[in-house]
Amino acid sequence: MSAIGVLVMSYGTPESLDGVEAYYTHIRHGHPPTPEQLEDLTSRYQAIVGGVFPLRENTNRQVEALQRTLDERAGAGRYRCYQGLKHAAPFIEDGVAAMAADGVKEAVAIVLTPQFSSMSVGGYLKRAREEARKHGIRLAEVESYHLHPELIDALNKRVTNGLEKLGDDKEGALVLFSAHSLPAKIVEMKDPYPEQLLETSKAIADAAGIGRWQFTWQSAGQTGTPWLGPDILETLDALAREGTKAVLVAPVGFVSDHLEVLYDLDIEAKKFAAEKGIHLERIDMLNDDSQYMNALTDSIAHAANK
Ligand code: FEC
Repeated sequence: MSAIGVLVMSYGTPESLDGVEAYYTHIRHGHPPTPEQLEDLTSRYQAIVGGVFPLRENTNRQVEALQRTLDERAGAGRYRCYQGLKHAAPFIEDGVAAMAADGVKEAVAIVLTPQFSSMSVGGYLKRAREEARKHGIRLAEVESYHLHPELIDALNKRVTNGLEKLGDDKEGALVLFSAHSLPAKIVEMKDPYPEQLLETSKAIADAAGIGRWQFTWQSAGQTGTPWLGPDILETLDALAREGTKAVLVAPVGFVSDHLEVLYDLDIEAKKFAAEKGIHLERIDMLNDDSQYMNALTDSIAHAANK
């Protein structure tokens, strides 16, 4: 029996600074950025510590760890992982083509972000589905796993440990759950994204016994149309005015160390918070955490057996 293919999809990041323009053009649906936009994005990549493009290495490690977990739990040879990225090579279509070249007939598609939105996960799955159809591959889809008990427990531990980073400021601290904003029109479309994010946040807060928490958006695009708010900087401003002195940010829509965490939170939000007199720390990201891998493995097995 041939292996069940697992298409593991993630956002993607450039290979090098030379690749930022092509990457940004892909995100902008083929419209090249202006020189100012390109300079702005390039300078954010240059500012982050821990490697210029950590997402690539993190996604590689996640896919390797997932393969190991699938082998351990289902037996070697039962599943075979393929990577497919949204905005960089290997693209989603490349991952599906690689499965087809290996003779895969049945596959499961999963995205490395826990909550579903028609504009995020829905977009990944649509591309995977269309390509799989061309190759005659039967594709099962994982839409979300935002309440999987192992995911919640892994995040609960990170919140509990994260509060320790605040030291003496821990007392009275507020936990601020966050996720990537999307255009506000998704609310009229009855998209489940905001609700799933609140459900994840509440489940973690309950598990960690957190009384003071809020949810906020981050990393909104500049498109001239409204995006979901409030943005984290507005939220921090309001919290400072109410007298909050310490905040632990928990970006629950992201699973890796990457630009939107290492720049938008660790540099931009942290500096803004300090100016307002707030001590801000962030939880560690999941990356290739074993409980996260278990949550993915369960979701994949469930979809494959449907
Ligand atoms: O580290 C890296 O190199 C990549 C970090 C990265 C992640 C990520 C995840 C999400 N995005 C989502 C939605 C949008 C929408 C637009 C958009 C634009 C950008 C730009 C960069 C970027 N995103 Fe991203 N996103 C990451 C990086 N994102 C860079 C372009 C410049 C900028 O705005 O900063 C607007 C596109 C448009 O105009 O049409 C919408 C969502 C996620 C979380 C789910 C997922 O991982 O897929 C939602 C990581």
